Amino acid sequence: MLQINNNVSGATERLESGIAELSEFRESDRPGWTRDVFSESYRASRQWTADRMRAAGLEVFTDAAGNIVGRLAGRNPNAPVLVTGSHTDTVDGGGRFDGVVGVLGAIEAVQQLRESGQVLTRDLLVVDFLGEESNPYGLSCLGSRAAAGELTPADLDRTDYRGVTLGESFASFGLDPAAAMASHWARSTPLHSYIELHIEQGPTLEQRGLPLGIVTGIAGIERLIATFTGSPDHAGTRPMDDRRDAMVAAAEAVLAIRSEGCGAPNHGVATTTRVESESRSPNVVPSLVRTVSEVRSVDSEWLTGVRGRLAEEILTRAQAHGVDVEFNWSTDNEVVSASTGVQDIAAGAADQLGVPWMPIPSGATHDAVHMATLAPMGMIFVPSKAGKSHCPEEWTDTADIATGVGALVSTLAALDTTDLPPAARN
Ligand code: HGY
Ligand code: MN
Ligand code: MN
Repeated sequence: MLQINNNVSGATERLESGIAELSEFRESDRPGWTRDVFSESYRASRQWTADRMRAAGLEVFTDAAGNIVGRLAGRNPNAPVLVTGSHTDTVDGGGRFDGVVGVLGAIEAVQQLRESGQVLTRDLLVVDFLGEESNPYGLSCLGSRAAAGELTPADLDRTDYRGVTLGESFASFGLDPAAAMASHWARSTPLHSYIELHIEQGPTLEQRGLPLGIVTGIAGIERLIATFTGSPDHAGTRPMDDRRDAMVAAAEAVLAIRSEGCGAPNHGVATTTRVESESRSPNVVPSLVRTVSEVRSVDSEWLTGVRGRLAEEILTRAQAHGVDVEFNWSTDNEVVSASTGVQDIAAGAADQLGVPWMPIPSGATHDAVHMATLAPMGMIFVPSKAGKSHCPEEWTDTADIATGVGALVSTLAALDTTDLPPAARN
């Protein structure tokens, strides 16, 4: 077992300077840290990330889907490779640690492996995946989805609020959409395993006083765009019992979606994140309203039933107001279990380091969902202060990140010498 000193002196400085420097790349006119996919700040940050990988001794290339890949050569170039990484794009008004901890932590892990002087048997790939965050196209994990061969022509035809297709956005970023769609990694590089370091983005680890979480599974996500059509009327003269008010039907749908999430028997959440009315005047009864919602769970049986339950509830309430509803459902990702083999190896590494941990489900989705189709997948979580994430208050102490990096290094070293059964889904 490769022994790494987790109190590597340079780690704290490298991690803190990396987070600070990467945080400089953000949209100046947006709150918090906003570096959304295809934006200029994100484009500029990609060069910084590639340079950071090179400085750690990685051989860097960008694949056709815009994923930045750093390679650390192993002794046996023919052995299936190890992969670790995450993303550096953010949500609108996000924080500095979501995804970034996994990319900079992976680069730091390479630094520590090289400083230890020992060479892995397998090549190690460190990846900054393109566009992990959910976006106006309703499709998260663009780069890892492409790597898994799951980016489809229909995906590229999706349009955003401006009517721009995803394919056009790829092209505006200097990427050939057809080549991105064809960049399935399984065809070129046999993978041994994938392990991702990430902040928990919830309160559990901090509440339990634990420095590490080993992920058991990642929630599936169902997305809904619902369009409510009523009829416009003078807001001052139309009697209350004779209206077809689209906004009222949308409001009742928002509450129905919330109660669906609150009623999940095991694990489930449901959120409406946007309500848009076409009415521009304050004195017209709204006739056209669109809502954007998502429902998540690691309980695939409950999640499968969500569409039917919500469609019935929302339609019944809307019809009571004489309002029509159109449902546009999409599955962002299915529920995915982490590899038990990788979980056991990560747990063994943490135990070996004397670091306490707990098994934990992930309510957040990750590139690991798509990498799980290519190789046995695992994730290591580090605590989020007050469980806050996707906001400027997002914070993880450097000491916790360093502990996560130590566990990542030890897990990679153990994976390097372990044969694993192939991924459940290829
Ligand atoms: O939406 C998510 O769960 C992730 O942060 N993209
Ligand atoms: Mn993330
Ligand atoms: Mn996120």
